Amino acid sequence: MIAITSKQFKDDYVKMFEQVYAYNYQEGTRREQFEVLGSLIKKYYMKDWKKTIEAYKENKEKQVYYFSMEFLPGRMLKSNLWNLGLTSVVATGLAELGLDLDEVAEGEVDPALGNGGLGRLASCFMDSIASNGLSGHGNGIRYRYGLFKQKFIDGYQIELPENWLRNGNVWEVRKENKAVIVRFGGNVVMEQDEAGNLYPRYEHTRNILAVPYDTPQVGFRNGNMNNLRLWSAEIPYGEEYLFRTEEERDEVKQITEVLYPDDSNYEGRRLRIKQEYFFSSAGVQSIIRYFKTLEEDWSLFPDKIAIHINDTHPALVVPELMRILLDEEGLSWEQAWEITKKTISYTNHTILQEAMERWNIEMIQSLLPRIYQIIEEINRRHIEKKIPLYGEELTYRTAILQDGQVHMANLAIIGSHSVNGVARLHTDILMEQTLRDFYIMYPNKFNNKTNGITHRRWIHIANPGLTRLLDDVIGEEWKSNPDELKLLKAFANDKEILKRIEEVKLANKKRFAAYVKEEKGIEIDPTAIFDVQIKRLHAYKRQLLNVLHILDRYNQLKDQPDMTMPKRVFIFGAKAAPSYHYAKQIIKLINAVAELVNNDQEMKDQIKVVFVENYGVSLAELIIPAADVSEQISLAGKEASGTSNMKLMANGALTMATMDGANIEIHEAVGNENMYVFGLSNEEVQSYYENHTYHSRNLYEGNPRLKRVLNMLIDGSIPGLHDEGQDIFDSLIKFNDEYFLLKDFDSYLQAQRHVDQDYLDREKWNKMALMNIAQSGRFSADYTIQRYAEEIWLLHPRVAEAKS
Ligand code: 26V
Repeated sequence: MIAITSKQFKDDYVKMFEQVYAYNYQEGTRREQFEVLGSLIKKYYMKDWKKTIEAYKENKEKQVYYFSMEFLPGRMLKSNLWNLGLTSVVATGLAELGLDLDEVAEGEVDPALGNGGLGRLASCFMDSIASNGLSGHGNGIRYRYGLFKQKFIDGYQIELPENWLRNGNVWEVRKENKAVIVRFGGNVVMEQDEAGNLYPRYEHTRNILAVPYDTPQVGFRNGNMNNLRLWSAEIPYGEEYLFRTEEERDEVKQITEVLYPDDSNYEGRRLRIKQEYFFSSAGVQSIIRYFKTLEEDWSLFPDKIAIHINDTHPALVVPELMRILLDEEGLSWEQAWEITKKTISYTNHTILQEAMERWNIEMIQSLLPRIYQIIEEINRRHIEKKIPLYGEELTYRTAILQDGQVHMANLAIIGSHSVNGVARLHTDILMEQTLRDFYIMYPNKFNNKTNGITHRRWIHIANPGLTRLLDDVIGEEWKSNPDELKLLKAFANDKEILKRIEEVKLANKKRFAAYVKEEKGIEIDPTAIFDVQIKRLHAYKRQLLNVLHILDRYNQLKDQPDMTMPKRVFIFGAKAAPSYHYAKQIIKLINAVAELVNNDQEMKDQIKVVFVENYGVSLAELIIPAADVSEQISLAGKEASGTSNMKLMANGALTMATMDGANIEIHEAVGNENMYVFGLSNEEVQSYYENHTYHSRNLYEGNPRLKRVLNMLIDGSIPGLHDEGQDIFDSLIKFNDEYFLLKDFDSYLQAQRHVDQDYLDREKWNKMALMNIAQSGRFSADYTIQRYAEEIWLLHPRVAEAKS
């Protein structure tokens, strides 16, 4: 633990600033003030980091490596201070120097190295792994450019490059001494050694240097410091002469240049597969190097190492681990395969077919000839072994190589000992439908691990008002054991506490309203219902259903101006993949509807629509504490889990939900009386699919209120729309409404009416908010990670539980 007084902190800070900039901290920009603060904190924790690394080497503890193409850590200053227990010393010290911690913290860039839920989950998990005292490390890519910066021009999404490293990154440490070579291309020739054994020799490969940049992951007040290792591609030292043309040099740079801004379709395939192999290979190589320092028998590899793959993006770890064990370490196929399977586990994050990775065989073959040979052999043995047991038809459906493609999910499942879904319904769908054949083959591999979130970031840091209230009312133990939030339930009828919950919410809403005023020039009333939908823009998430409700509400208010209902502010935050035309059209529609309702005098501020630009972790921290209603309205069966639903409930927002993903478990936790459930169930959706009985046009014709709303898309009622209105209308009527919005429209409106009624009863509402906060403990990523550790990784805490 770091013991430091605020006097010493102040002296260190002032001195360090002058050493770095040769001028006084007061003259520094906010970014410079942050940078020096970050460097100083890093200096304080370096000793602990070194100690942790030495301890796990010395004790030869088992380590887990979490391979993920995406990480979305958010700004790290406050979470590091919080976990190190330095928040108040630093805040006080800075205040005495005339600086404000919140303002200085804004000087940090928010690294957007991910698309959405999958990347943020990886970062919540890193925090929980460290805080649970486990030895576990992240392995990913240090993208030069993160996810694009979003701007709206004329209501359309414009993408700008996110040059997040422009001014360096204080937290990372470049470790040249840990660099490895990753090979691409060339060919494989089989040669004989003296004993007459065949072994493969790689020829004419293109060698790329993978340089790791390490960032410590600080555990919550337990002195545990894990590592997030992100790899950068470079030309190997001394081999510059091999990369003579600009194009050749560019090809190297490109490998870690950009994050693919797409979570549903894939493109730029060749480069993407290069990225995937690059960080998978580099990660496995560095694990092998570490394992060898232990001087243990190879058979003990799975006792010392667990490798977890976050979706199929790192699935090439399967053939890569095999390659090293076979070709470099000389193990037999059987030994290597046993080790590989025992070491690797896999999480599936989507059942959307378009997001399932499949790569053309020729591409893998030319880019990774040896890896391809190994995949072929894994596939051959799999088929050979399973046909006698399951017959040809089923077995061939599980093949890795099918229709000229490599099926990455199949590779991940066959090459691992555990396959998990991310919420109960999702896991059930995997077992019963999507991965049914595999479930028949390997029933014991399948398990559920419902996602979780770290309350440290999503309450302690994002919502200090609520944190103070909780500390006062239920003590501080909930910080290391979020289940203790349940203690709050005893106060469900305590008028004074309910009032305080309302006050905290109001203060957060004011904070957000000030941001909206500043950024968008829109005035919003903090006493209105703040109705929030924040997530990637995708048709299945149904932001459009939300819009249909807004348009209907607009119509109702036009018809009956004296109608009494509480004011509502509809808040959206979402990025659309640049190539996802339909999603971008929805963005334009939301912005156009915002123009319409925000500027209609007759609305008398009854409805406002705010679409924040450039939604990401930092904005989530501002919006979530201010939310009253959490929109989780995906078509049942489509959202694997969702995690913003958990963050919002933990901050006292009430969930408006379909029975999808983790919403089902939220419902189980809070009951009908504390959330709003509507819409088709997964079974009902399935039966429409099976019987082909969904006809959106009939719904349109048969429901005047719905018809009126839909017609607004095409009759010029919404100014500024061009083709978007017609295209969206067509998607719903001509193309039969793939995600059944029209079917769920009525029950959605009805549930929304209940929200209006309940909100007027302040005490009832606050009580519901309290119940949501109280029940959110079960969604702590700390518990999720404990289950991963106990049931999949077989890993035990190396340090005692966190002390608060
Ligand atoms: C796929 C692809 C395909 C290639 C281009 C880049 C890319 C990036 C991501 C993906 C997979 C997306 C899967 C995903 O993000 N799933 C989300 O995972 C969350 C965490 O488990 C879960 O809460 C969400 O419901 C789920 O949609």
